[in-house]
Amino acid sequence: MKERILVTRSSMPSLEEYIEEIKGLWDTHWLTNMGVKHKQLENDLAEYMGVPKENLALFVNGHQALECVIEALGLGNELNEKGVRKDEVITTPFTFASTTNAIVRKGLTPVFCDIKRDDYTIDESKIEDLISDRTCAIIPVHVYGNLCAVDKIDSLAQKHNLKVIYDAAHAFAVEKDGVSVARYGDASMFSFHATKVFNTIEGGAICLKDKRFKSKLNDWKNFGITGPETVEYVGGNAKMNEFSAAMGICNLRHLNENILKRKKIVEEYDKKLSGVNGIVVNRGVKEGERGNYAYYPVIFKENVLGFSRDDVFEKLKKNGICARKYFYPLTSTYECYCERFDAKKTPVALEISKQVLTLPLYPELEQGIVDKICDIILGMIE
Ligand code: T4K
Repeated sequence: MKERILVTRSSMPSLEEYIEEIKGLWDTHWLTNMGVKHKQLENDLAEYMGVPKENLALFVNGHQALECVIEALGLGNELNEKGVRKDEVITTPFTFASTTNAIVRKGLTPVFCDIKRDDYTIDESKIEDLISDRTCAIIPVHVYGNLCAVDKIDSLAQKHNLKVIYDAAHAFAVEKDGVSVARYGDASMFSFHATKVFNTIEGGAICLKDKRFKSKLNDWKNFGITGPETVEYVGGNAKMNEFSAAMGICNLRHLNENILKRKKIVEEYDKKLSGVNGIVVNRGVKEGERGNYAYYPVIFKENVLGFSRDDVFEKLKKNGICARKYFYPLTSTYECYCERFDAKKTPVALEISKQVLTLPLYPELEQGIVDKICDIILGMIE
């Protein structure tokens, strides 16, 4: 059977490099609970991102990291002047299940803001209208690695005394004016899942503006234990293990090279698909930004092309190419939310979710496959 091409493929170091990295674990038998590899990866990442290591904490995955930072920053703990709990979080439904589920699992109420057509991130011009006396925070998403309007969002949050946690699951290594994306908001969450630009198999991190929260975050991820005989918070277990940290240490050595390979593939896709009537490619990296080329989302406009995103998805599938509908459906329409939210209130997100298809993208993707994917798509146009 011919090999199927999947939307992504985990980056891995050579087996020899990984074995070298984990060998010492057979001497120490120390496998988790913030061991030496954990410490080293934290240092390596802080250096790579240009943030103090006191502001960075590792996690078992991005989702748990998001839940922990929501707890550590105390979202939902304050009452407003009427004595009502401030439990509303402004966010977008054009994201992976994790963002919305984390908000709801922490007992908060998502208030969905629409996205922008040009980069699919939260529409900052619509945030202020959604702020109420119950709003406690904004959780925007740097979707596909496209940077949100961070300056505007951060100043809006300051004006209204709100916390900002960026879901930066897609945005590791992204920079604006030479500064890591992690420097914005009160905190940013990064995912190091196997499918991400940089992976630790499963893993994640939080970067904090205020380093005083780091020890709190570390307590939250370790059952709320603060001393040998003290448990101060009802925390869970969200610690990264040593094998994951070792994978991260190795993968980080190859990250810049892999981002360059991704960039080349994106340029190849752009060459073939941009400028085609009815097809819209990702907006690309803006001036002053360093991109990570995490995903390659393409919009297919049925009214212009005469065929839909779903037609392209099926056609590619028949040819052994597994593109993905990231992100369809909108999280606000999930069955588990029992029609609690009205997707019509975010019309751009609703439209984009029905038109978007994320094409295969990973460092080893061959030029011939990119050509084949584009030829299949362009061949559908009469
Ligand atoms: N916020 C946002 C905006 C996110 O996108 C995510 C995760 C999170 C928060 C939460 O972060 P984590 O808790 O996951 O750290 C995948 C990933 O599982 C998920 O991490 C990611 N977003 C989401 C966008 O994509 P699925 O359900 O599409 O995964 P799956 O298993 O279908 O894999 C997709 C493709 O990746 C496969 O076709 C092949 C490739 N793959 C997959 C795995 C598991 C590999 O090459 N190696 C692998 O080990 O969710």
